[in-house]
Amino acid sequence: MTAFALDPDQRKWCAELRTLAAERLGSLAAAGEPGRVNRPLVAALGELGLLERLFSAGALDLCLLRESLAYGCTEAETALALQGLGSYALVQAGTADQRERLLPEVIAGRAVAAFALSEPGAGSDAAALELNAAPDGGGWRLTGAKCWISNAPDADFYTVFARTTEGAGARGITAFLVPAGRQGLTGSRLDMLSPHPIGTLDFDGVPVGPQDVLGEPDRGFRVAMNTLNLFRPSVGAFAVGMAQAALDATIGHTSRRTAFGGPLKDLQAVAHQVAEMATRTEAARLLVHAAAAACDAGDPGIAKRSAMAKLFATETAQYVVDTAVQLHGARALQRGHLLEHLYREVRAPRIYEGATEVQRTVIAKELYA
Ligand code: COS
Repeated sequence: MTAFALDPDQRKWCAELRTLAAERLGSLAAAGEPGRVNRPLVAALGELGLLERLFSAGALDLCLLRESLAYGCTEAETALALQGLGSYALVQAGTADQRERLLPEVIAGRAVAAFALSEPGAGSDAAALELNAAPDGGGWRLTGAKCWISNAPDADFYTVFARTTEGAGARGITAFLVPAGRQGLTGSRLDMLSPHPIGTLDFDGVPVGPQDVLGEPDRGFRVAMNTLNLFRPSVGAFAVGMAQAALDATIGHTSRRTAFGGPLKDLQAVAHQVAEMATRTEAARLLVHAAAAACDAGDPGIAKRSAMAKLFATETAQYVVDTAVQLHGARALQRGHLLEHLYREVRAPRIYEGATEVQRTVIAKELYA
């Protein structure tokens, strides 16, 4: 990639992914049960080598993957992203044994992963989490709850962040690898605006040992933050993919639809809005690609750049999808219309993996450091 454009191989790969998403993955997504992990879809992502790519590729490839899949099939995009989010702590901080046992299964799409950080009382303020890890013999017992955990309660294992040292804030949190079948762990589904596999987890004295720790005790907050640093630009990429799909649908609609004696595009009030949508989408894409490329190059200031990309792209996508709905009129609100789907899908990314307000805090902190 140069500073401003993808190279021909990258463009070709993106086009292939868009087709794959719209065709093969789209039909698997349509056959899934709303709100449940779609295992055939996850398995197909494995068979196609896309999950492997998720781990072997850098941040820019991850963004291209997410942007292109989102353009054709948001469910496939999300299933892929959640495998990454749920297992990146393992990639980053796992022991050779933990990795050898689980990563091949995740990459094949046979084991479903989940990232369990948020709690009923700790969302944006992640360092305030209270899931209690009480010492027990050589290990700990986990007691408390997690909430809004994607892939719960269907996942096969969870990356769970728990408090091992009271009163130590971010420095008293440990990351644990907890298999779904562990005694005392239960969960339930949450019914959200978009049909997303998400739920709560309840821990009733769940036993964990040193072999379940990811990284070091009390050092788990950094594991969570590093995961989010990598994934935040790619949430922006997901948003850019949705914005581009909404934009292309709008260009098509306003070219065909006539009103007041001609196609909508001949009305300056319409054409200028489409021009604005396109400009903001392109700006968001460039910010995402630049943040991801900086991440790959190991440049300084990654937290700030990741935050900027996520913030700008998710807010832009909301604007673009909303404007696309307005320019399509009532048909866009009919259940089953692409824009009705995107309108529901585009809202959550402004909240998860750090709400817009958290991204501004991250950016400001670095500016004044
Ligand atoms: N990357 C790497 N390290 C980071 C980091 C980042 N983005 N943000 C914080 N840290 C580190 C700090 O360097 C500090 O390390 P030391 O203890 O070694 O000094 C530690 O983490 C605590 O940092 P800080 O005091 O700044 O933490 P705060 O409690 O003020 O929280 C925010 C910082 C708000 C940025 C954090 O809580 C956050 O990201 N919240 C949103 C959580 C989120 O995204 N939830 C969604 C879950 S996934 S759907």
